[in-house]
Amino acid sequence: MASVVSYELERNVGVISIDSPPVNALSQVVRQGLLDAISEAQSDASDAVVIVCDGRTFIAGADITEFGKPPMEPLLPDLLDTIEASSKMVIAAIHGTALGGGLETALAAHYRCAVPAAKIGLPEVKLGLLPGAGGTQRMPRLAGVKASLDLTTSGAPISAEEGQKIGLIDKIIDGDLRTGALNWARELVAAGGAVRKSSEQVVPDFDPAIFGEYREKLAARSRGQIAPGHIVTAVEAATTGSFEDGMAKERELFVTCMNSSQSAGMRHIFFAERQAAKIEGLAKDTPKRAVESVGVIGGGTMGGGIAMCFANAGITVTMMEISDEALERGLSIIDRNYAGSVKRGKLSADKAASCRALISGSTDYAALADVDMVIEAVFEDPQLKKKIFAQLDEVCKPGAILATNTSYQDVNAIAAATRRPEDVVGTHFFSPAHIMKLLEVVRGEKTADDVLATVMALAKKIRKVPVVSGVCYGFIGNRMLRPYGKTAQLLLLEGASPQQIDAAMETWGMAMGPLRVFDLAGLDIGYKARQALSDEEKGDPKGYRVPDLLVELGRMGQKSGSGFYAYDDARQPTPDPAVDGLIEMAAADLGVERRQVTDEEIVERMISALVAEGRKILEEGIAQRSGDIDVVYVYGYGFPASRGGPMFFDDHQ
Ligand code: 3H9
Repeated sequence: MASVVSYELERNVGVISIDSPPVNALSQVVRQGLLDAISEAQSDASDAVVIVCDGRTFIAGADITEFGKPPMEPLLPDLLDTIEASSKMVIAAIHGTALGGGLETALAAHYRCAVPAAKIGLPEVKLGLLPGAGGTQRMPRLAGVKASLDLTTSGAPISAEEGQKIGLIDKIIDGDLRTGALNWARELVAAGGAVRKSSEQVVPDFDPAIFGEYREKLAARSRGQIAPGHIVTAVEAATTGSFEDGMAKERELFVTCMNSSQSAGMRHIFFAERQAAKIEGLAKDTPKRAVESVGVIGGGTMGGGIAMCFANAGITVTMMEISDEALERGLSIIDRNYAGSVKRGKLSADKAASCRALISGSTDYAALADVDMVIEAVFEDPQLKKKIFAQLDEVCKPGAILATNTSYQDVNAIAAATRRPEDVVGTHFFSPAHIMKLLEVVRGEKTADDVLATVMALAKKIRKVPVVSGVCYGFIGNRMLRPYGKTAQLLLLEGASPQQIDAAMETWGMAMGPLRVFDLAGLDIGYKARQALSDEEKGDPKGYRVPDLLVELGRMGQKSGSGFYAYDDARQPTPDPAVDGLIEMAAADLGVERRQVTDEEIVERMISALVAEGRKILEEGIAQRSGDIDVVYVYGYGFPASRGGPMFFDDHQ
């Protein structure tokens, strides 16, 4: 087997090449190979050494599959100390992504060059960790405290150009990276360039108050995660003592994070997300259909968000509405959303304008005759959906993928409204669709393999995390939400207040408590759905009596200014004594005895309700694997990644 790290001398420059697909992660063999190569370079005729990677990327980090197992030598921090101590100049040549331990390797080198498209970052915080191979110590010395805190606490990568601005990248190389890096190495040698250790640089001036400010800001948004605070402490250590003391602090905090259940949960989600993209029984080489243009039916909030997802990925969109006024309204929501993205700095004005230019509108189905895919996003009326699909069957070209964004309905019945059920699939986006990462891909009984494979690949292109679900009422996510919501209603009747339930769940880590979620979604939606059901179908009234009473009082949630809470103009919830009275009345009416309910009981019952339904979903084969359910809840329902998703949490308590 060819070695994953090779070393060769090209005239006076030693070249260390790493070739360890898929992402050149720093597994034990890669670390050993790097150590051997750098050692060899110390005694050969090289004047400088270039580290470069084959394949799609520079080193993408430590090998996450080794985490949680006994450490194997050489350890990464020691290897990087050896690289930095090299008597020959070491130059890192970056393409693709230099992430985590990959960027730390580059920071231990004496110089760094990159192609313009390269990205660099320290994403460890997303795995519940901190950079553990000198990243928190070398980076502040090169880029200053503020930039280091931003990069390490957000985990977001930056471009090579931005890296150059803050002092992490020394040179941008256009054209072939290897050739450019070797030429630059020779230029440095010719100019008398010498070894330049990052660890010996002095941290540029900064305001010491910055650490307190970051701690406060992070505590407010990190939902109980320990890694962000530890990162601030490690970066602070780079400013208070020697490099060695800072490294010792970083190590101590890294080990604490690595051993935490939070990091275990986040690492599980990292792999579960990638696993979810794989469909059992579907060959990897299943052909895919080309999707370069889509139609979106419905210009409401959902349709508009979906249109933006595709346009942002460079796919042309035709948005369909029933009237010019409705179309105008839909397109103006899109305009507002793009303006918002520009204002928040998420998109440049130019990029927003070029994406917006890809979206046009029509009120005539004939405009969909040539599109490669249609996504129906009208309101949840089964008859209307069937009618639309029959119409699509008439106008769309053969081979067009016909997708429904239904949140609940029977995709098989919708497919049966066409003469091509094999082309029909569910694509359940989450609101706001241009922001939320989750996409439930609903596989109908007759959905063709290539349709499924195409939609999974397309999801990645539009930057979604796809999870396959079988057909059932509510699919994976909303089906589990029903017993979860019902449990919240029982807890209210038994004695908990809306604010106690929400606070308990939010303190535990949920992004938003269940009753605030209901208010946000609109209580009238469930109410209307229940009106169509018989008493038997509706089930035990304890599960819905309170929201029904609220709706009958005109309290629909945020949109009407009140629901489980009262809302001010800034949509901030305030507990409302009228709601407490109404709950007490409902409890008396339904014969529920009120008592003190503890926060622990709230969390225990709410999570158990989710898990129990999740188990049924697995048994029925609606979800392929329990990790898929975890991905749905983390990316679609604000479940804390640091708890690994409901199924992982339950399996590891
Ligand atoms: C770290 O570095 C700690 C140090 O500070 C201290 C140590 C002491 N390891 O995402 P993709 C696999 S923490 C092992 O689909 P893309 C992945 O599972 C690390 N495997 O590709 C998948 O496998 P499979 C800090 C890894 O092109 C395959 O590669 N680094 C690793 O969409 C393809 O992945 C990070 O957190 C890894 N580090 O995106 C970076 N990375 O095919 C994590 C990937 O069997 N990685 N795999 O399902 C990424 O963000 C993306 O993978 C990347 C490529 C952007 C690189």
